[in-house]
Amino acid sequence: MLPFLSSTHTLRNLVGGIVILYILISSYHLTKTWRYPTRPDLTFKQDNSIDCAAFPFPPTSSSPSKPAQQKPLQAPSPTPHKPGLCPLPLIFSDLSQRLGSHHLIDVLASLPSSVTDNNTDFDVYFKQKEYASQHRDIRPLSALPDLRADWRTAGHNAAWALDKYKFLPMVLAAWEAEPNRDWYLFTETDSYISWANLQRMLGHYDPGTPLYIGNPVRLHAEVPEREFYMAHGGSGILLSGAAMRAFADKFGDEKTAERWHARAKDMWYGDFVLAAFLDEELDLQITPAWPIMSRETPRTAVYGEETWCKPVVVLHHMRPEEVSEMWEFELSRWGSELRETPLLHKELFKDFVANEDLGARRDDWDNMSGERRFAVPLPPSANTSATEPDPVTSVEACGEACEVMDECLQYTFVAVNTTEIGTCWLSSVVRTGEATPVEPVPDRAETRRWQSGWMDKRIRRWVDKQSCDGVPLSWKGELPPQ
Ligand SMILES: *[C@@H]1O[C@H](CO)[C@@H](O)[C@H](O)[C@H]1NC(C)=O
Ligand SMILES: *[C@@H]1O[C@H](CO)[C@@H](O)[C@H](O)[C@H]1NC(C)=O
Ligand SMILES: *[C@@H]1O[C@H](CO)[C@@H](O)[C@H](O)[C@H]1NC(C)=O
Ligand SMILES: CC(=O)N[C@H]1CO[C@H](CO)[C@@H](O)[C@@H]1O
Repeated sequence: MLPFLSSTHTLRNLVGGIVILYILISSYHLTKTWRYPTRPDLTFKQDNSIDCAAFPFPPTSSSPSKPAQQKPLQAPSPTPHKPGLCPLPLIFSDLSQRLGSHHLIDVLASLPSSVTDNNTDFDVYFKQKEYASQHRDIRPLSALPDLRADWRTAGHNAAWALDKYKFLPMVLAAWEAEPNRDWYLFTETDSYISWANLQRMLGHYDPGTPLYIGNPVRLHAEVPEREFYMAHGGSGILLSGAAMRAFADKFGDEKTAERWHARAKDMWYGDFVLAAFLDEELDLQITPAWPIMSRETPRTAVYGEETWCKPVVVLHHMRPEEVSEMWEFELSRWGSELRETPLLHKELFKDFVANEDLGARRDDWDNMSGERRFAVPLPPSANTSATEPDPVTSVEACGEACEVMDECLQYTFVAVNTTEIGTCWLSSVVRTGEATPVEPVPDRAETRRWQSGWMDKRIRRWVDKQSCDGVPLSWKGELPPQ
């Protein structure tokens, strides 16, 4: 889990044959998100149950085992679900705690002392236990730095360092708590799941086959010798029942477990540890699900040819109010004829982006035009033509360069305040992006500033041209363009 992490919890929720595991992030994080639940659909009740009525999800049909296939856009109609009570989710954490009606299980408690003793990574873990036993507020511990941070983990807090030890025990614990389910979805508290689409997607995969499905992230630095991808934790990690069974057989072996616990110490992220284990021990590699499972919000999502007609199952980095917005949106869909059709990226665009005023340039804003995979090259004439200003000299010139390139839909200009020359990125996809304040450049008396602009007329023309009619609906994802 690349972006924020401290440590891991798993909140499990059973619906039909699917086990949903929320990888929640450390006790501190959790106590925060608890106050502003990122999942308004989980209506936690005093009687230890969840009201399933809140799910726009047809849990009555358990996932059929169908081979993957393409379907026409007229999607299979989901069985309308019966409102009822779902079992209490189970949460795996790094501290045994009670929060509301929830019991958080300390997933690190199963680690042998050979791993936790004399290991500074666990200082925060034991300190946290001590604080909790004294009924002290544990949140200040989130300020402790990762003592063994290197360039890869610089800036992480101490709780982050526990992440890598958690994933394997968590997967085993999930299997032991709830064996023989069809599917297990591991995700995080700031992830949003479209339950109806998840159900539809799983209908296209066979849980009897070992499957590891997710948003592939290539880790060049970890595995330089070949193309190796991990499923990004925040985008959701789906393991089939068959994969879980095979995992439990292997990791259930004490010697194998100890070997991996020891190795985890020098690895970075828990989701990478899991990917490496599946690859090495089970020869199980990722089934890519980008952009269906993604690490984006509706506003940072990529809108382009690659995604327009693709369904949405997981969104990530969602602030609580964004989850609420998404939730309202899905509820309103659920109340209309759209209920029968899968939620597609184009709908997110129409609901979350189209109403934005993308005509005006935004200062202190990063529209993510810099992502290389969607880059449009700068116009070739830029440095030779006497009439056209070089796009790297100003945000205006950068915008003009975008104007010149037919496929350019937006641009970002980034510059430090001490020089006239900046960087101009042109992009072939639309993303609203997010506010990015002027930032000081470390160790230099400089600040860096982001400015973004959109070709609004061109975007509108592009949108008008798009149609998903007749486009076969595919629940198969892909490797994201690199
Ligand atoms: C603890 O680890 C350090 C460094 O890895 C090592 O030098 C020391 O001998 C270890 N102490 C014990 C009691 O294992
Ligand atoms: C134009 O020149 C600038 C600086 O001289 C350089 O950084 C940039 O890459 C050039 N652009 C093109 C399109 O050649
Ligand atoms: C750039 O910004 C930094 C930090 O605010 C400031 O110290 C510096 O004087 C500025 N430089 C110029 C040339 O404006
Ligand atoms: C989060 C993200 O994608 N940030 C990118 C935004 O775009 C700039 C350039 O516009 C890149 O440098 C960032 O990595």
